[in-house]
Amino acid sequence: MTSGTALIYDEEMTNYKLLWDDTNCGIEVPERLSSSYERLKHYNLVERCVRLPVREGTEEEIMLVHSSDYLKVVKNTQTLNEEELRRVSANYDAVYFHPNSYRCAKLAVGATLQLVDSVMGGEVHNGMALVRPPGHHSQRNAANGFCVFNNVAIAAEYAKRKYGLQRILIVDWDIHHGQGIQYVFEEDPSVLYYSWHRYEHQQFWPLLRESDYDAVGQEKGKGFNINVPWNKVGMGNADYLAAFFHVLLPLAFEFDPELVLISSGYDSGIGDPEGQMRATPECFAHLTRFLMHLANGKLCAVLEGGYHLRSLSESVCMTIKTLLGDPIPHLSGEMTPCLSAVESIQNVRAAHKPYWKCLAYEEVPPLEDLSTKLHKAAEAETAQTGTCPVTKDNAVNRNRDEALKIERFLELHMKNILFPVPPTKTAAAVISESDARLLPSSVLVEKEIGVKELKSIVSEFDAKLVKEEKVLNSLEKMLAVLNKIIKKEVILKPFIAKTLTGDFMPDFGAYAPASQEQVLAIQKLRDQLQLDWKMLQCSGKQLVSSSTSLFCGNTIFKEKIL
Ligand code: X5A
Ligand code: ZN
Repeated sequence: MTSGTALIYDEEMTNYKLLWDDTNCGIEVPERLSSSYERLKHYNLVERCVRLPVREGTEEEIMLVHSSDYLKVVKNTQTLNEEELRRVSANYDAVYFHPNSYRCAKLAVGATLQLVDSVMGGEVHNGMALVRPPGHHSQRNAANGFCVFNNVAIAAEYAKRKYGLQRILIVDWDIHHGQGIQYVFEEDPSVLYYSWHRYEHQQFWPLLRESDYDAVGQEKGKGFNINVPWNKVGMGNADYLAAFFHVLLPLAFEFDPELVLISSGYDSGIGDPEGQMRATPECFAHLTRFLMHLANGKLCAVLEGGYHLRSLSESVCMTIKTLLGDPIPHLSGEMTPCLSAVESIQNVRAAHKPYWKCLAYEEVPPLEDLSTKLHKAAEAETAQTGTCPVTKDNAVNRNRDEALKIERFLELHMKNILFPVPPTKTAAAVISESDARLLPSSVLVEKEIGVKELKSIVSEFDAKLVKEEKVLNSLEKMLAVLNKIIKKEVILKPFIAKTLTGDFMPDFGAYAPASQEQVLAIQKLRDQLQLDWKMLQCSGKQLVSSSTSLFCGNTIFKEKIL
């Protein structure tokens, strides 16, 4: 069995910077890399990682995504003077070139591929590449948004070819839309691209219509491009987790990737001048942990943006600590996603309903502006009955038999809340003959699992929940209900124990069917539980009908970064 976390960093990638005044590009500084590395040393994390050397990406590798003409243009910048560099830079949006840009861009590609090779080759379990320049905005024929070569897109293409992978998940948690990655894989069903981004109804850079939730992919790739547009600033831990629970994780589990790549930008973190969001570094530990459940833990994080040096470096440390298997810190504060976030999440779910089984049964409200609905409460009922272009003629009406085979969203959801720590291989063996896909629910029906066990599991997710007897009572009720609806007997005591020790997720194998009866029962249960457990809210109903939690941004959050 493999073990270990790779860290790739080379000081050489700090050897380029902006040479002239440009308010657009001034934030992309060498210290982004060096301060992150210093912080890793400070927490003694560097020595716990397997250090991998960088290499240059080859021209052939770069041309997996970019044109030879564009490669020539970049190559040519090595020998230019400042004035010429300015001229080339001006051909692109939010880009600067330095004589060392080409060399560093090649190292950024090579570092990323080194990471992919060591994860795919089994030398390490997972890892992170700290690179500059970032990649996710760059395109076949263009540099864009500080990005020269598209490190992560090249890595996905490389992994497909070299390792014959058929399903790769790219999670882009940078606060900008990685439109470059979207363009590369738009028609490709073998790469599932997920991006959330500050959007503000297309008023935020890169100001693209195709960053909205209805860009779901094209041709064969329909359903494999997931955009979560944030229409307000101030999104925080609850909003990010809600997007994971209600959009990314259910779809990602259904997709069942063989490799997970993270476009790991931290401008989505608190304090960042670009993002203006509020997620604390601890949030990135949780996001990372959830993704470790996929692809047998084969996960490569590759740095993208992040411009608040302290926030950036703390978040990098949280990511690497989590990759190493350290315990996940608690998130404090009210875990209620804001209305605007719920609205975005609902729109994405509605847009993707035709493509994903786990969404097919969901009662998805029409694509409409929930805030408008809120303000026009009187018209709400009428609005509710309006038709939604993507939800009419759905699988439920079209094919009942097919619908009966659908795995339930909430099962995955519960699993990710209750089992944030990936279980061990040993545990996998214990349950291997049973229906592993139903595992989380099965765990819940096991007689020996009591409140105490649940407490320790849930506490990892949110300490606050543990203190609330009400929530625990709800959990007990949940056990009883699930016990009735999922008649499964699996011996899982050792599994639970090992779950808490932090090893990796077993391969889940084939998807399990759930009956419509089960589905409806669980949905009903969720409706009940969400009164106490706000994170379960995803319909927006609660938000619209109550007078609290209406506004964006969490009122309580850690300001220690600021
Ligand atoms: C990688 C990244 C941001 C470019 C912002 C331009 N790029 N306004 O975060
Ligand atoms: Zn960014």
